[in-house]
Amino acid sequence: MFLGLDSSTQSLTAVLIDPDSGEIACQFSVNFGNDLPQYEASNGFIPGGANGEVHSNPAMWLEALDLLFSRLAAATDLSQVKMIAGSGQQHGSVYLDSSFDTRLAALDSGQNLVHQLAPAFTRQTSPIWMDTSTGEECAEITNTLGGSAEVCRRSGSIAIERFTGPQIRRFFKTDPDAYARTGRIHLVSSFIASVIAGKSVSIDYGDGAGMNLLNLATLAWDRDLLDATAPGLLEKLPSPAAATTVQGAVSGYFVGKYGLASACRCALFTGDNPASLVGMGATRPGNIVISLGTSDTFFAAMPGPKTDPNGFGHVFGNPAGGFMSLICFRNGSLAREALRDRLGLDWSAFERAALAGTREAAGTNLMLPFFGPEITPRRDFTGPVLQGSPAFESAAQPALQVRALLEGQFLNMRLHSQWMEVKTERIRLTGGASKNDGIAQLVADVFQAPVERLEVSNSAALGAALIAAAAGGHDLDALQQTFCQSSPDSALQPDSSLAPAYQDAMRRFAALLDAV
Ligand code: XUL
Repeated sequence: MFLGLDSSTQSLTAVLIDPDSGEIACQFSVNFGNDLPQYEASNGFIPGGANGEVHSNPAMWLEALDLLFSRLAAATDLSQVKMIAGSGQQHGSVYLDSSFDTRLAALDSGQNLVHQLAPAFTRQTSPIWMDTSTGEECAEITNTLGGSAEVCRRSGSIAIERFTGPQIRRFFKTDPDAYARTGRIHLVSSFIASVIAGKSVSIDYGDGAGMNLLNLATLAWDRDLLDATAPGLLEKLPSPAAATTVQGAVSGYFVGKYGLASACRCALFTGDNPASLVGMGATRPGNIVISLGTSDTFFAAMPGPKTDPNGFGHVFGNPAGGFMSLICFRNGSLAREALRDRLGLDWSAFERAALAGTREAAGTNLMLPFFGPEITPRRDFTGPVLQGSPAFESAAQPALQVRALLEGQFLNMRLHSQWMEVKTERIRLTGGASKNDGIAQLVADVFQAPVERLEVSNSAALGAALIAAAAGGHDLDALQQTFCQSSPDSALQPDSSLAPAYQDAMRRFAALLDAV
């Protein structure tokens, strides 16, 4: 058995797999808001942060880990687990003093994790990926390096507010004493991995690339980026390494308390997006994953560390080797729901409208589908921009607006992923809106590629379990074929007669974006 854990914004999830039978043996989740209400973080973060700050309590993550293992141990025999791997929400950071390693080495199964480890925190709260408070620090790092293009060339992304380097710099500037007392800075992923392994472990290339600190060409911490971020940072960071690196045996704490075997070993933990790439069976270039959620994300494997010259896309390590891109679009379901409400449609009408009766209008009317500020492209839109027939612009035919909104979202994705220069052979679609056949068909038509939908619900935790099995000697391609099958009858082929219309629409969409 191989165990994958995912520590996300709102929950901690475990997926246990048996590669020999090809089955998921069990899955459990701890929801921070429901299961640990004493932390008063109903959505997993501390509400009401000032100046764009969004923090979580790392003690809550420790308590969740004990709770999850107690649920797992009650339901299954954990002595069967050979290897554990995991993933975490990306970019979030945990600050610890020099007692962290000795505390880990001396963990007592008779007590809980929070009680024994929380005294090591030098910062009581952890900034997470939703934090936007570091605009000033991003500008400082960028200026020191000589511009955004240089930061992007080295680290795979321009300096980004939520990324860990700018967050570390802000901590250093606002609380230099606590920064000086910090002996170790971990990502959420490497923090949880360290607790499991009973010692401070490495940061993997997948999650490490989300820090604005890792040099993608050398896969080592970049001296100039470190110096631009905060003094003495190199000594505080764990070394970077590949996700499948085995770090050693599981901590005796978990053996004594939850019945894991002392021979159970730990691989590294990675970011939730790199783990999802694995869990969606998309680690080979040519596959892309589009996740339709509150925000939409687009991620895909890439053979080399090619970077986005416009700085919208990010490049992370691919746990299977090589690299991956990640592009986030803020106006995902946010925009789909805003238009649905504006037109007074219900969901089934939304789907029908997108499909029925408007096919002849494919690619004709254009909508820049931004109902609020967007990050790809990075612009302060206050509402959508429409260009097309009078019946479209006046909403006399609401279905035309629905079609144009969805087409606009997928044209925007296609346009802003061209820098990767990887031919799209297959799209794996996930997230709430992916179940909608009308929306899924539009993705196939706009990208002119087949679309598949997977039955996987916890793609990051499943990906982590597959990474654990790969670190334990199983073949990752074979594992993905077994565990990442598309749902029967969910595959959709593109309508090739629409290819010229969408090629032309993308050109006009780009021109409209430039013009407004
Ligand atoms: C990626 C990002 C989010 C988090 C969510 O850059 O910020 O997708 O990883 O957990």
